[in-house]
Amino acid sequence: MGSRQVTSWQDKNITVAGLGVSGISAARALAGLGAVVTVVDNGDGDAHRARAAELEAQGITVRLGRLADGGHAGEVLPEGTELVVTSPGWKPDSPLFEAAAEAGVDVVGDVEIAWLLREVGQERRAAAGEPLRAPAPWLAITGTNGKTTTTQMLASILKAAGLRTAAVGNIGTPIIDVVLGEQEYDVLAVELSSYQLHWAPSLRVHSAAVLNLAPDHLDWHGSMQAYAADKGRIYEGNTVACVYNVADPATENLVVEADVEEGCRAIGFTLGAPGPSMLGVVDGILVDRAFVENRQKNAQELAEVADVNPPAPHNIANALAAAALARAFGVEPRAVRDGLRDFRPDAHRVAYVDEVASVTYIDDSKATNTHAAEASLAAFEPVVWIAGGLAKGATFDDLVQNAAKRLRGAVLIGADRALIADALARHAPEVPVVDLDRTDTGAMLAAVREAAALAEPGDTVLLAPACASMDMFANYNKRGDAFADAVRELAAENAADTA
Ligand code: UMA
Repeated sequence: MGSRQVTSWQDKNITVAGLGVSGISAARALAGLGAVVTVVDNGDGDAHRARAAELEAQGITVRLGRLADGGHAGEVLPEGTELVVTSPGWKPDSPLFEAAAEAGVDVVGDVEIAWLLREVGQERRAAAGEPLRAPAPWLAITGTNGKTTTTQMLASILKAAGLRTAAVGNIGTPIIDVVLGEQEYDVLAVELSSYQLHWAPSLRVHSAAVLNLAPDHLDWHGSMQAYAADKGRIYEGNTVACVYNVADPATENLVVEADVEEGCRAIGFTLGAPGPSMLGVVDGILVDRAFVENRQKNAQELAEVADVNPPAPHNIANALAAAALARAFGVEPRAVRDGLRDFRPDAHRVAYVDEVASVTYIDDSKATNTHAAEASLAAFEPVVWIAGGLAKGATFDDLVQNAAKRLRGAVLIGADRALIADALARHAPEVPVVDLDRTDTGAMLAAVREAAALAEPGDTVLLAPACASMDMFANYNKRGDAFADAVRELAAENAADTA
């Protein structure tokens, strides 16, 4: 990949694909390094225009929306482009990349750029008075489910060990901003999506974990094999540990296939008793049989299952993966325990509430807009969706179209629920919808009962309203609390029924 040889960004003609979180970060950083940057994006709404105006004020060219000839800005490679830096969401078969391939121009993602800019970040901070050091190592996490929680747990453990760290990447903080920012870090906890890994050919991290592998994003990757191969890229060139899920042999296969540095170890995590070179659970204790002297015989106690919040099986697996990465970095057992104890899942942000009759209840009351709701709906399948409230002028067509195939059913509440009902009727006519025409304090309990009736064992009921809460609640916290209360009431009813 030619970009690896980039020695100077000065005057380099770079096209950034996407005016979202990562595109804005990449465009600003590269322009700041003297590159001539053009951002292209197929969108052309008010938000896009406002962002474009900000970048244009910094000397960056922005091309939005539909072009005079009927095509879209995001499909046409600007004249003279020497490198394309893409946002993760762009599919590999996008017309822009076909044009780049024809012109012999490399395409990479923002994570690749962050990786290439690590030394620049060190030099900048050294110029500002920090001692010049080697760049902070990256501990990287991917997987179909649990990435964000595991990354947050890892950051919590690293902090408990007294290390300067941050949870970055797909989690929402663009990694270029962190690499080039003022703050010096000792180590980074990096959440990486399969999209980001696809576009990051030179990435070689300290240690990495693939939590699990289930069919996801297949429209983007084209096939399960291509998806797995992109996930597996996270292990390429690891120097210390490749962490895999013993219960998910596909993750171990990716380790076997990876080309790693001499001495790099494969470390398994399991909810059962661990073998040598694994972390696992024995009698309610999280134990390490990987990073201990004489691992054939010895095991090191790290924490109790009760230290994991919440102590649900999938989350204990997340905790073990986070612990494995921290231990690979040399963190003491005590910091693993303290970090797990300190970790609090974000309140009302994809927060696990309970499991009732084999259905999992998740509170994402903080999803007050369609974008946030779309992100959380993408994490569950099949899902019964509780939505509605104040739409704030939003439209729901894109959201419903993208979520349609995951929906078991929908329960609609609040003032603007008809807007969502219309979108469901248009794009997901086969999905059963319950329209709750009430806004009293008991409405949330009614919504949860309706959702429970639609759900089947193994499903998730997700409160991700895509709307503001103020038509029914004081704020989204109160809405989330009402949901959690309703789930508790349902659990009590269920327990009484089965007693
Ligand atoms: N766009 C086009 N043409 C396309 C596709 C998109 O013009 O073919 C434009 C859109 O109009 C929009 C922009 O590109 O303006 C959006 O780019 P993007 O979808 O890559 O999103 P970003 O805002 O840059 O956010 C990305 C990640 N989004 C995706 O991977 C879809 C964010 O992960 C991440 O937090 C952020 O970078 C910072 O690193 C979100 C996500 O949903 C949370 N990730 C998926 C997941 O976790 O399952 C992978």
